[in-house]
Amino acid sequence: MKKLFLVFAIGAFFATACNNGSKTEGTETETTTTEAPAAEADSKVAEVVLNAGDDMKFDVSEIYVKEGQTVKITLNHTGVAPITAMGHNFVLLATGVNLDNFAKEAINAKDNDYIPTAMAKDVIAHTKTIGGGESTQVEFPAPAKGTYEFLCSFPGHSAMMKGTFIVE
Ligand SMILES: [Cu+2]
Repeated sequence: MKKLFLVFAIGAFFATACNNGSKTEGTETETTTTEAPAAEADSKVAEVVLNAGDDMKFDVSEIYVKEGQTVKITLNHTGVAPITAMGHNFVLLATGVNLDNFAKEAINAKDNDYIPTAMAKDVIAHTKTIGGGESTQVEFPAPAKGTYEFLCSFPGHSAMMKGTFIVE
């Protein structure tokens, strides 16, 4: 939970930093009112933001959610490289699926967002593949308590772009 909280803390820091330039009482009030419903929804929805740029890295290596939550993943491609050279996606694998084997099969699945059709059952959730400057989202119910693996299945990326998804 700590890591995820840190992500929110950093996000809040940047939001604060951005607001400094044009800080008015109006925006402060607005911020306060929008925070309340977000906190209330927090127990039902786990919002996770992943950033990945042209350096071929996710900025998060561990994602913590709770059983019963709806997981909302936002993947931002913060780079400029086109999808053909530096595509990114988020793929959450089911328990027992070998990540390296999946990544190998994914190389041949360009036309299906690098999700091998024959291994669709091995995927709990995935985003589409995006290029520089794009964002994408996927929403799904958290799987049963346990530890799962996620990766970017764009060819050659999973060695760097993978992490652990923990349902508590
Ligand atoms: Cu990637």
